Amino acid sequence: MQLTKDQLQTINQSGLSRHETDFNYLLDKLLANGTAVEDVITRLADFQVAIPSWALGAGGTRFGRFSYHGEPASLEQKLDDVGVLHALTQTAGAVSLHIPWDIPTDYAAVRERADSLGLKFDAINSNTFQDQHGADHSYKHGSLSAGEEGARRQAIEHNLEVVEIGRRLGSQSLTVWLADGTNFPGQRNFQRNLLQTQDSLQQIYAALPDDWKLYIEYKPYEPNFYSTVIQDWGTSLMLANACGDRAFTLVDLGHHLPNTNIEQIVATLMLKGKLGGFHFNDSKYGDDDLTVGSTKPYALFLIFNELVYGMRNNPQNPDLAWMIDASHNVKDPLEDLIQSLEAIQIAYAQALLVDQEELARAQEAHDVVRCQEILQDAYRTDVRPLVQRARLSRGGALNPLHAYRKLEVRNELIRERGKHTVATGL
Ligand SMILES: [Mn+2]
Repeated sequence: MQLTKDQLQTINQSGLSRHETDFNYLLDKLLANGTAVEDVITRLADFQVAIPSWALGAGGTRFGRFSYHGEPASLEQKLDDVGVLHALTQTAGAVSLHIPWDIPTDYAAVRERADSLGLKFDAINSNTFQDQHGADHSYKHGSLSAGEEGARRQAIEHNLEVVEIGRRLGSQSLTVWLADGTNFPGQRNFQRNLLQTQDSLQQIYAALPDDWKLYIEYKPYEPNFYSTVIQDWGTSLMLANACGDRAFTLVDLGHHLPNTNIEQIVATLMLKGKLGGFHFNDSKYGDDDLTVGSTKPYALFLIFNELVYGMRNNPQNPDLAWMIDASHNVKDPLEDLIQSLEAIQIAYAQALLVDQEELARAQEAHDVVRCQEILQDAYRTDVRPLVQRARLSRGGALNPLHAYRKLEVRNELIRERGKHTVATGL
């Protein structure tokens, strides 16, 4: 199923006059504050977030999975779903694949399809957290950190295969998330695990094409509960430094213990030029994989505030790879992703409204109250008309969720695919 700009324009009609009123009201206010409104809208319109191929079907927990009808069953159908999201929101212009779930059979056809939908292939993801059918070695006791040379070699070679697949699709970065760790004290040797992991990552890094980047993701716990080899940003940064200039830390919002100051991590990594990628989601406890901005929208804003500061002040940090990494257990996955994309755009817009110079002056004067006022004034601004304006400028939907329901996209997908399809990797 593909949505056309004409279809969206027709649906947009009924909301345009309301939008104009809202936009002009906000414009008046922002211009009075000296905000460069056109620049904010351009930045919002240019901001593109990758959708991972595994987020297009219903997620699940270790207790069960409740299927959502009309899910994509092939790589091509996954691309089509991202195409729908991109047509509606104009901010999902990339897809992030996962190997072995998404190995193309016809590379040229897959590239062509993505191209026709306006999608790029962003970071590609390897998988050494589960055993594949017929594999020679098991990852039960580790992959890149494994003590058994066979398992470790197999994990390294898998990552190299993933790079080759990504290269053929036009991707330019590899994301490694390791499930390696232990469930019990004494189970394995911490130092040996870390050294083996470092050596494996260095081997993968050495084999990357010159224009590729390596993103090293971290996570404090789960699936292992006593220790995780790459447990935090410091360990990831240390490993990235051990690899080289094109290796970076990847921050996944859900991969922190409750109350971790993620915005400070972002600031530190960008200062060091080592923040490479970013996975959006929200959580209450840990890696809950909830809709972005659904639980802690102010924290998301504060993180974006540091991202915006870093993008303006840290030329040493490369452009970031943005991705949503969420699971949809009780919502239509596409509706959930539309909500996440909207939340990301809103937080970004709010952060763009922060008067950084005034904030710096208030900080210098130790005017703590004013510092808070500056941040919260931006956060409490209803920026939705700006986000809408950015979408309209690219031919997207004024209100993506409304258009999605009005066009009965899910029913159409069920008609096309049937009720009981299941996406690979889900
Ligand atoms: Mn992630």
